[in-house]
Amino acid sequence: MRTQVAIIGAGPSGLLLGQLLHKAGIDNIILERQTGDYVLGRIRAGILEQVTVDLMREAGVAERLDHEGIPHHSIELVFSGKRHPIDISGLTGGKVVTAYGQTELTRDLMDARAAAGLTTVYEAGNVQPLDFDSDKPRVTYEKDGRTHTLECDFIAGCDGFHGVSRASVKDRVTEYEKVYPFGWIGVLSDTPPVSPHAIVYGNSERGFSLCSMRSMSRSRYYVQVPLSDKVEDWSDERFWDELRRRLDPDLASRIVTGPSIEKSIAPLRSFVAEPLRFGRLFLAGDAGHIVPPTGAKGLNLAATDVKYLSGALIEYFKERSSQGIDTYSERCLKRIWKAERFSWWITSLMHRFPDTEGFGQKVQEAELDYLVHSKALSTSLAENYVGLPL
Ligand code: RFL
Ligand code: PHB
Repeated sequence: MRTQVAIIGAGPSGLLLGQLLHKAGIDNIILERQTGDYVLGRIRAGILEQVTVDLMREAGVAERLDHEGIPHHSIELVFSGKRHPIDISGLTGGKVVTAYGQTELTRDLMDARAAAGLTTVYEAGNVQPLDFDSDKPRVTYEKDGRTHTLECDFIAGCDGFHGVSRASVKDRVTEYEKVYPFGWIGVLSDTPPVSPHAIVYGNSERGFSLCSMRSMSRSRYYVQVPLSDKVEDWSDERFWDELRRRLDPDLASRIVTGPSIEKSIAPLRSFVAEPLRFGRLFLAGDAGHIVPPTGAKGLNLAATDVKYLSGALIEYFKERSSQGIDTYSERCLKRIWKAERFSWWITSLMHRFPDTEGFGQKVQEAELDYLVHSKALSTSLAENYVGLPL
């Protein structure tokens, strides 16, 4: 088999890249380790920046997003038992973020890919990117008991944090990493969101909490938990109790509870690999970087990588210019580090750190108070939350 761009991974990065390349007439094949249902079953991001929405439009797959996505003009911070709205739109000249689940975005991209008759090989085993330092790269994989070879011009490593792409250049990568001493347990439930107009971030002496949503009838909530906790430790009842105890009394009394339809624990990590290009192999999305979810940046950063990468590949095939691919890594990393900084900052501000003593705690309280009373710092939060300009 031969294609112009071999894409490893059918998460949002790989699917969006495939769609943008297809629209530009560039042929691509995606190799995915899991089944399509498995990919759709992973409940992750929920908040899209305008850049991501625009990219979905550019890819011609935003019809449902434009109908069902819910714009948010503000977020709320809860601390010391009180709510503090931050007028994200007012502070950014009218910008918004959009609530639309990663699952829905993935489904839209999968449907468009199927409708266009493009090839995605699901359950591809032992995928190996090879010869990407030459001008004849290839990817081998196993399927139905046979080894297959996919020849190509470029390989896009869109295979997430645990993928094979970054692993295959391990000795050429510098890794920057920070692991946080806690995780989040998340619950999805078919109940109306407690705050349909804002995403609520809470910092209480019991730890972080987050109230988000997927639609007017589907909510997504998280609470900070020790890394040693297991999902089995958290009955629905315990989760709802704990969430209420971390919010202000008014919000707590308005939470509509119901059975969880998904419940999972995710560790929090900051990670960047440098560079993101190795000859004819590129890393994009979580394959190259991870942010803790507090700033809602992971999927959005993946979308920006894909914007730069698709642009670079289109330029190469249409204009025979290598300018875009030569500057890909540098351009992405500039934006990635700004999002890393923001995600680290808001994570540090909103969580309880087990090893933080009196002084650190008092400084955190002072910063929260400063934030909600300072237009300068609120504006900084707002402009990062809606996404920095490309
Ligand atoms: P993915 O989604 O991990 O997809 C990678 C795909 O590659 C496949 N794969 C392989 N395929 C072939 N061969 C191999 N050897 C392979 N190894 C892996 C995998 O099966 C998978 O299908 O990476 P991608 O596409 O880069 O997308 C990144 C996003 O998924 C991620 O950044 C976001 O979910 C992060 N995130 C959030 N981002 C936001 O922008 N806004 C949010 O509100 C937000 N909330 C979140 C989040 C992530 C969370 N968790 C669980 C980490 C909330 C949470 C709780
Ligand atoms: C979500 O809706 O899952 C969500 C929202 C905001 C975040 C992280 C996750 O910061």
